Amino acid sequence: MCRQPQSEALGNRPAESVKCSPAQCCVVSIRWLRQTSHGVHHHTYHFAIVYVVTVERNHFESQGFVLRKSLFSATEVAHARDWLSSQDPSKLLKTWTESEPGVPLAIYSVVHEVTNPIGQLATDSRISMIASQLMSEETYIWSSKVNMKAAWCGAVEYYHQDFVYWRDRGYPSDRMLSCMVFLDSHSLRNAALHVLPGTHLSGLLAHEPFTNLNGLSKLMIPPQSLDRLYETHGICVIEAEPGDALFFHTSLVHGSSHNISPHRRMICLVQMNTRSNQPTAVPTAAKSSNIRRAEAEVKEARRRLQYFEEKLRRQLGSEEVTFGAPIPKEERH
Ligand SMILES: O=C(O)CCC(=O)C(=O)O
Repeated sequence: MCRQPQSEALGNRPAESVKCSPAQCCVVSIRWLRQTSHGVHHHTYHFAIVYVVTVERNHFESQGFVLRKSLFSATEVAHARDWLSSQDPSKLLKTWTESEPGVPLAIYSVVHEVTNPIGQLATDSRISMIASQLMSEETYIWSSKVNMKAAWCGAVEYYHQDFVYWRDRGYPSDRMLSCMVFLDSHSLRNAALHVLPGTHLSGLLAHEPFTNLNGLSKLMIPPQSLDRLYETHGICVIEAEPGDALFFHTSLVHGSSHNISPHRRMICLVQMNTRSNQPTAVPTAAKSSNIRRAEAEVKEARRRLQYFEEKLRRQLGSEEVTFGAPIPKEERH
């Protein structure tokens, strides 16, 4: 579901749906015979070749994203999703910052390096085939994760361009993209991804630092800039079914809200770089970016600690109720 830029929506034009191209795919089967001392064995190997059609490439180039329906079958996705749902979250958690209130495992990170069903999905060649065709160049995965967006309390992702993080790690250009594989039904009701079409052509926009729920230093595009971007670009809510895959440019502005619905909204995000876009000054760039972020986190943690210690001290040292506004007169001496 897309909302047109405000200037175009003035004539009460209805919101348009995202147009999706039919999947372009063929399955190739190779059959061979192997003779051993036990006899002749037949082997068949099936693999899918996926093609990007012109309408998809044009949509990606002009809008910054394209939704490929049914890249994976419902069965393939169910296999990965059910495997993950059956795991002990504490075994997959790498640090407590990957959990959230009410959600023991909110992010399952670096999944392209594991051999379980989620890792197999993330590294499936159909993703890189499409990514490489969209970028007209070989791509490779350099990062990946599953965002759980749990039912009732999955957390917000403020609007940002992914490239704001990658640039700081030394990637010279934004010739990068992500593939979001939908593991659950995905719509407005369970905190769908929102994108501002065409913003990938805006260059790197100014972001503001903020501290997230877990005290991590993050970056967001401030509301005043979003107002302006919305006027020009409008907004699209991505609606998808399990097995669909959204390919989006690293400079596309995107975000999603808290999921307070009863429906989980799990996605697997595969982040890819083009082969020619090799990061420079690694690990210096990544290290200094880490230091900047960690310094901001420590500074904010100290500020909060100071505030809370003072709050505690005031209450311990007073006969009066000192916080928890409103303090009704019955609670005052
Ligand atoms: O899951 C989402 O809605 C957004 C994911 C995202 O932007 C991120 O993890 O960087």
